[in-house]
Amino acid sequence: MMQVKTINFNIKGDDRGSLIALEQHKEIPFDIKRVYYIFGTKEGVRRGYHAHKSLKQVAVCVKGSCKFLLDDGKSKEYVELNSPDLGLLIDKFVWREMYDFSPDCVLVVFADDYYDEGDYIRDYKEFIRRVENDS
Ligand code: T46
Repeated sequence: MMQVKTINFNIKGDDRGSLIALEQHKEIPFDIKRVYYIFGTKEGVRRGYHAHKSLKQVAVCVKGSCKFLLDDGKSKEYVELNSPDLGLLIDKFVWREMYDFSPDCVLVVFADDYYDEGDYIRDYKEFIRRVENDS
């Protein structure tokens, strides 16, 4: 079974409301080189359908909710992100699909490297071949 790695962030709450701070090598366990966010996702849309050769990321649903299918080539796990204090660590060589986005979903992703299309494996059969050859 693959281990889904989630991170619970500390909420600095007071009578004014809540605040979460994320720092590299603290809450986010790597150098943060890039941050991007996915929002305004249309109903019924499924995104992702790829793995990364080396990129490591932490995804946080700061508003609304969405679900992840994670597949390491041997088993699949399903995770719902529905709280700004919950991070999902997505390692390299994990196939991911995101779905069931709520209309208000804002999914923020912290990445340990710059955008590089060459780091993507977008073909599932190739992904399985790479996993089998590396194990
Ligand atoms: C991932 C999941 C969780 C850029 O130009 N720069 C960027 O940093 C990113 C992330 C994307 N793009 C461009 C590439 C495409 O033309 O934005 C467009 C949409 O990207 P993509 O189809 O890869 O989006 P998703 O939602 O399928 O996947 C994204 C990330 O790309 C991916 O690394 O792990 O979110």
